[in-house]
Formats: sequence, structure tokens, C-alpha cells
Amino acid sequence: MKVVSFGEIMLRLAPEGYLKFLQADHYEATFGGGEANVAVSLANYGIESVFVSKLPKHELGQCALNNLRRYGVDTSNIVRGGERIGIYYLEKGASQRASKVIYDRAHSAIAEATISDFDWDSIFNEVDWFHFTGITPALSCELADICEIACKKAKEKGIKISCDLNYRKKLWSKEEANKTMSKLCQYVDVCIANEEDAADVFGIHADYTNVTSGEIHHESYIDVAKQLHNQFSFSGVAITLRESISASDNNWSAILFDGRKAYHSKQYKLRIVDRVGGGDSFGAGLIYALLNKFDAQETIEYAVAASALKHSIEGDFNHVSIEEISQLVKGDGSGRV
Ligand code: KDG
Repeated sequence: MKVVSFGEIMLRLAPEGYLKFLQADHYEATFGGGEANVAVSLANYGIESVFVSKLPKHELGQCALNNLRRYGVDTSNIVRGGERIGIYYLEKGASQRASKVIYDRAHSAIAEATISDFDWDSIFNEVDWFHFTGITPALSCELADICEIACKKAKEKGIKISCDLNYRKKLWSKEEANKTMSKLCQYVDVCIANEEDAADVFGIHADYTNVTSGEIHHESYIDVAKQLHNQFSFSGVAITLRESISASDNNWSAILFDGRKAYHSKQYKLRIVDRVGGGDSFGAGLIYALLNKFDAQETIEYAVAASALKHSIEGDFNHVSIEEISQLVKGDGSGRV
């Protein structure tokens, strides 16, 4: 089974622990990026995982490439060229202090990529699945066009397509996102989102009229999934549910709506070490389960368990095996076996 993910891999620079940017005098350098995180997770799960992007020819570009190779990601379709690798700075939040992200990614190699950089006919040779997120088309108008070309080619070849809406307000306005994602979602089979993404990109809001405060809002989330499904006829819509009890203690679960019925996963109580990439490991778990033809309940359990484990791991990448996920799925949700 072979999956292609398309997007940007960036250098992630983060002050040690919970230091603020203003305190830091050195930064931990790792790599990350929505679709790259999915590619690494899938490789860890034993799937043939191909990451498509563009990186400069210099040593920093090479480091990003080597990092992906370390996990067994196929980098043979990463185009080399352009001037720079995107960077994102992350200050981890704690208690009442929210996390902060500063992007330094304008004019990165992938943001300046052109249509002729990618030969989708050859990239999609013997491929089963194509994944991208709302981050890639937000990087440039040309990338939005490239995503559409890739989607059309994938459809032509009978390749399933998943898209995580991943709205990033620092990259584009809601209006721009709506226009582009409405077009791209016509091609998508499986849509991954959270409640905020659905509202920001498509103006789809949960109906809370019959919900009293403090209640778990499952019905409202199912309503969001149904609205997304009705708008685009996705074969599946997966929505993650985060209920914060405090800044460090969260309940985490998800629903999968298959067009007829909604399946709700087990709920995990998370002690968060690093939440960045939590949605990407969810997407990768979902793709893994769907490729392996798990039933809908098992599919959503795998996706949520993969994501729950990611929240315990420092860095963007999810360093877990499919055996660890299976073990968590079989347990009572506490992680104890
Ligand atoms: O999903 C994780 C991403 O948000 C993180 O890797 C940074 O790619 C990133 C982005 O564009 O926000």
C-alpha cells in the first residue's frame, strides 16, 4: 500500500521546555509540517509513504530530506531547488499561557514551486492514496492550482484522496480559504476537520440550541460532520473533539460519519507534552485503518489512539508503531494494559 502526501516540511525552532521566546538563548531544531508529519507516521506504521515537496539544494534542505529518510519516508519525488527552507518558531504554552507560532516561510522553495516542478502522472504510479491539507494551497496561488492538478490526476487514476482542512489564519483569509477549499473538496473522498476548521473555512457551525453547558457536545459535532458531508458528498468525514478541562488536562475523542451513521470513539484523558502534530497523527491513523479496510468503529479508534499517543511525544513527528496503537485501542483508554 502506497500513500503520497504533498506539502511543506519546515525547520521547527523551539525554545527548550516551556521557555518563552523572550527568555530563550538557544533553540531546539527539529523538522515538521502538516503533511510531512502524516508521511512520517505512515512510514512508522509500515506503509510505503512518499512525501512530495520542494527543498533547496543546500545543507538545510538536505537535513530535512535526511530526517524524512531516517523514518523510511520515500523522498525520491522531492524536487531540489529554490533559495530557502521554511521555518516555524514554536513557543509552547502552559497553564493560562497559550502556545505561539511565528512563521518565517515566505519565499520558501515549496511556496515558490511551479506547476512544471511536479509530474503527477509518474508520482501517482501504483499509488493507493493521496493526502494533502489546507496548508499547502494556502502557501501560494500556484500551489492551489498544483493541488487541483494533483487531485484531478488522482481521481483519473482511481486514487482515494483525503484532506485535512487545517485552516491557518496566518496564511490566508477565511474568504480565500473558502473559495479554494470549496473547489478542492469536490475531489476529496475523506475530509478531516475540527469544529473551528469547519466554521472558519465553510461557515459551518454546530447547532448548540439543545445543549446545556458542561455536556459533551457529540450531537453538535455529528451535525457539523453531516453538514460537511451534505455539501461535498464525502465518503467519510472525521471530526476531532477536544474538550479542555484545564490547559494541561484534555479529553480527546473523535467521530467518523460515513454518510449514514456516526461512530464515536473512546475518549482519552490527555496529559499534553506536545500537541503539535496531533491532528496529523490522527489523519495518518485514519488513512492506515481505511487502507486496511477496518470497519468504521475500528477506524476511528485507531485514528484517535494514534493521535492520543502523539500528544505524549515531543516534536512534530509521531514516533509510534502500529503495535503501540493496537495495544492502546484494545485497552480501557488509560494506556495501561
Ligand atoms: O499540524 C502541524 C502543523 O501545524 C505544524 O507542523 C506547522 O505545518 C505547520 C503549519 O503550517 O502550521
